[in-house]
Amino acid sequence: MATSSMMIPDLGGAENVEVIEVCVAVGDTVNEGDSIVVVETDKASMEIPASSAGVIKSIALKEGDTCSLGDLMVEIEGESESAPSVDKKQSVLETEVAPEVSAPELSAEPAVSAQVVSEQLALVPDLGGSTDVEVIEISIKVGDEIAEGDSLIVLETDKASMEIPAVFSGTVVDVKVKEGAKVNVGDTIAVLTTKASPIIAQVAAITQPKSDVAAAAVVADSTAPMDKALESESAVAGVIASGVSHAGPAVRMLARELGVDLTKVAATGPKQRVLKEDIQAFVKQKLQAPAATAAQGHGIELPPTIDFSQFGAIDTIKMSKIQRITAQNMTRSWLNVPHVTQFDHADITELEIFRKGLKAEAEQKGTKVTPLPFMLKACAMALRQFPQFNVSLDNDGEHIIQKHYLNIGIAVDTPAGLMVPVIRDVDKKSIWELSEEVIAMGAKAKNKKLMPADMQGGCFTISSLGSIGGTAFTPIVNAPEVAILGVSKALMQPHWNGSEFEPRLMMPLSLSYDHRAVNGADAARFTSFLAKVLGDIRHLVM
Ligand code: CAO
Repeated sequence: MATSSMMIPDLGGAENVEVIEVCVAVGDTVNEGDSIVVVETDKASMEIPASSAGVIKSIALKEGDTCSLGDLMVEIEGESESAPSVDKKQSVLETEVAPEVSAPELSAEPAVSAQVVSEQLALVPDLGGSTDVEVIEISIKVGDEIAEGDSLIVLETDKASMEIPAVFSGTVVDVKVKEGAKVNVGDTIAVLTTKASPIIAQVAAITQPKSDVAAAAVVADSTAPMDKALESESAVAGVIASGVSHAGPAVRMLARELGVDLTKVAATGPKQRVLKEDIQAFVKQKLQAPAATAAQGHGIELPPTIDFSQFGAIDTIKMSKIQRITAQNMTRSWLNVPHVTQFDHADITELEIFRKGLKAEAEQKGTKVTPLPFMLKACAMALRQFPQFNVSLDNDGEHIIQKHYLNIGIAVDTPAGLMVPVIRDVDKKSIWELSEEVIAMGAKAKNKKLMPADMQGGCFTISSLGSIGGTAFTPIVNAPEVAILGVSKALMQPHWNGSEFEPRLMMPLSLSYDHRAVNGADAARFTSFLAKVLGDIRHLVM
């Protein structure tokens, strides 16, 4: 067993290069090719692999150090006969090329020291989340000399057309897109030849096993937002570092093992390098995501997060707990329940005459009677008549739970958010009792005095916007209930009585129902029944 020194190899002429990652610890067993350190110049980051297998005995560099050709990297005890020497070019630089690019072949020739021509790909940048965007114009052709900032192509989304500028200069040798084609972030627009600096040439020479991989290894930073005008140097850095993101091979290996797309990982390392911790955080967030997305909507992608302040002044206001719960409940209902809404009108002309006639008596009793208690009573009757509306679907997908009680919730809009207190045993209560209870529950809701029990046990819900206005709306079923009645403002309308038009007070009804539990014909029967009962409230005593 011999102990040998492993040195920093030729870094393409670069000196005082920063060590950004030490990939080994004393005592580690490494194989030939395993990364020892990662260094980064202002143009590239590179791994310096072990030139032979062995056990690390000491490490001469730490993160943040600078190093140059010939500096001691590590001492390693292994089977190699002699210490690798820089002059023998036994160390191999491996740049952070895309994982698909195979291990480089050793070039026996010294690194290229003059400027050389290399091919680079001009890629479609981040399109602000748009996908399959149409190319409406090609602004370049083979042979064109283009400068950084020149327009390559013009794209058009359904919202805007945009020019895609070159982020580096060069000569067009191939145009990869056609007018009318649909492109996405990362797609190749064109292949350009550019004059690369020595270090690029060095890296390219070492890392390109085949000439046709050259372009793949030398790709522009596809993650650059389109509005980010990269300076040529940083564009080149992107070119060298990776086709997709900055990360060391160990990190890339971890990403590959976990099936993580590095371009999706937020980098927190120096110079926006993706660290192992970033991948771990990404995976953790993804593992936690199902719970969140379930609440958000069965894994359906959320709308894009937009910085609205770029369009004008904004405030970000914390939602109340009730608003958050309501949002979750609404989303859950909307996504779980196949909704249909049945519209109808009830002629409440006579009901209103009767109701107004109760005014004096109501005042005497210290209460007030609105159309709502009549609606409650009529709905209880309709639920009795059509029991398929007084059910909940078992989550096992195989059973329906039939309810034999008649509790009805009333939606109450309060400053804190929407609440639905439940009026129990509506069928057993008088209009007077219901009036008092509606007023009491409405007040409790507005004064934040409702107890959880006040909001439980509903069979059906009424959402009345009658005191406000509107002609109809489509309420969302308050699942696990299977139907909800929306009531809009009653208006005097001409009604054909068979021989002439007469003015009648017509109240719009909007019945949303869960089409798994209720069919359309029953919904039409339900609203017709309601219209009949409200049209002649003598039915309420039948
Ligand atoms: N058509 C025409 N007028 C109607 C009506 C209708 N469909 N429904 C109610 N009105 C009238 C009432 O008769 C009353 O007028 P009068 O005082 O002249 O009789 C007026 O509108 C106000 O009624 P109200 O809102 O005080 O009483 P309500 O029984 O209709 O509603 C409750 C009770 C608790 C819902 C109510 O206190 C409330 O908060 N209303 C606001 C609306 C609301 O929040 N709706 C829930 C929507 S959230 O989905």
